[in-house]
Amino acid sequence: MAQFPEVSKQSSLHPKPADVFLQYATAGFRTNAKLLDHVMFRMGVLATLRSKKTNATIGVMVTASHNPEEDNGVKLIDPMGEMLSQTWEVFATQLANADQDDFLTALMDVIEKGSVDMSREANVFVGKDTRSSSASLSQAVLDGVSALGGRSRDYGLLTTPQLHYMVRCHNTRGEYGEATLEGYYKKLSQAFIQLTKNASNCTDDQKHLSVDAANGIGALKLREMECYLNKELHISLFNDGSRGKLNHRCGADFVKTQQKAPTGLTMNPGERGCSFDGDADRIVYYYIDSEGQFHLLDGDKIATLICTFLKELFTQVGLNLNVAVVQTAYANGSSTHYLEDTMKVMVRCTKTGVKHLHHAAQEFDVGVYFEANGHGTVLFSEAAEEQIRQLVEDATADEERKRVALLLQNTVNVINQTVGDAISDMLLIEAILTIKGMTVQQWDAIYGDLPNRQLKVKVADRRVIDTTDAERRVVSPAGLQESIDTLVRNHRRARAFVRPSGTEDVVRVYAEAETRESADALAHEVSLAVYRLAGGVGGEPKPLL
Ligand code: G16
Repeated sequence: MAQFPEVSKQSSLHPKPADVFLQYATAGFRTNAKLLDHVMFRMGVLATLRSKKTNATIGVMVTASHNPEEDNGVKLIDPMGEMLSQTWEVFATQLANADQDDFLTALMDVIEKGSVDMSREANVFVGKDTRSSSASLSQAVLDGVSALGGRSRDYGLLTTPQLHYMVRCHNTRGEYGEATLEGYYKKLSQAFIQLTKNASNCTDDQKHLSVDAANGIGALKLREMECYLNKELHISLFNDGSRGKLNHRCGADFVKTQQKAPTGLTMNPGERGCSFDGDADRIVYYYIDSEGQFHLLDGDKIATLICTFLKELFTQVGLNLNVAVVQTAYANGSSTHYLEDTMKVMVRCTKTGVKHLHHAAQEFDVGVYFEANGHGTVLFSEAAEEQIRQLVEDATADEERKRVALLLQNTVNVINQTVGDAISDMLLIEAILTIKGMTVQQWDAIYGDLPNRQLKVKVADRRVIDTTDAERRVVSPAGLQESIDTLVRNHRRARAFVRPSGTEDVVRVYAEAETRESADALAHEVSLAVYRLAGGVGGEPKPLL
């Protein structure tokens, strides 16, 4: 087609292999890096269209986050730093899968369906993680942007949430912060220092935290940030990428799913540790007790801590704000009960994927959203932020009110409201523990988790599994939900569900029950049901030892 000669030329340098079908899923496209060159080029093109459509800068992040090193992936970031609109996810899948000869036709179709004004300018920010494939794949994105005449800024190595932050800062003309790494480090660290400066009796021991950076980008960025923290937090960094393999036996996903400490980390009993994932958008905490037992504090525990802290501050200054917690089906039943019954907080459940939680959280004055895997943040409505601002500026307020108002304002500032951010979440959690003078054990004791287990089952085509009710029930294949219901009835305080993963080629199984043995047995039984009724491959799942 005559309209886009440069796209045509460049596209032929990033050809689509035959027989590859990929879906824009939970977190964009994810698969083996060798299959992604054409997808990256095409997402550069799509980001340029999206920028023209929204008249704003769009982000493109090259990462496969928690997946193994040989995978890679890409996700687009909308103007306010949020995930790509779901209408455009459909366009992404359409462009990524168009046959090589049909690519320009698909492009024209997206321009028409998306009502894109092609006379507008376009601007795209690009970031990448530390995978060896990320350099050439992010170049393919840049090629896609320039082929359609867009301008781009290549930020190089960034954590995913840092790129989300840059996009929002740029599109709000600096109102949210400065769109540079230095701006990000300064905003977060100054808020952290302000939050913790008046905490009484904070010893060096309490300021110490061990961080497992999953051998990923989080290690580089945490090192860069340390000098801004004025020694107010003493970080021992493990799995910094100098030796180990990305996400291999370490990182937030490993720790959460295996329920054990990452390799390569040494910690004394009682000390706090935390793990980031491969692109530093998730965080989980843990400690080992004096008997050597590992205790995990996951996204549910983090949400509860943050929610408790905020509600206390709101009560102290008399702010009447509508606070809610957003979770997914993976949330431990104990956390939901504690939030609803003891804290009297509204809890919403959405499908897996930060994009779903984020949208649900936007409906409240203050929406605390966390997936159990440690992916989450807090959103404040404009009205809530305005009320906090007014409190800070209230000249008639007494000292105590002023102090709490400032705590609230710095809490807002330490949070990256664009998306879950391991660095920002870590600073918030550390600040809360310091302010409340709370140990990790005291935090853990707020409520007790029900024993739970997550497993993966390989099937020929995971799309045969269809779910409903925020992924808590299966609609197809026929008979699977009935089997799960029967199995669950055989265990006390039990719950189980299955869903196709959007980032790996597996079906995920979750089970919780009153005892460890029961949770493990139920997870295995449900895995067998999936294997038998949903086309399992590679041998029946074995019982857990
Ligand atoms: C991504 C998403 C998360 C999701 C996770 C697992 O995390 O951003 O919201 O929980 O994948 O998704 P699934 O179970 O569909 O594979 P990350 O950290 O890998 O980007």
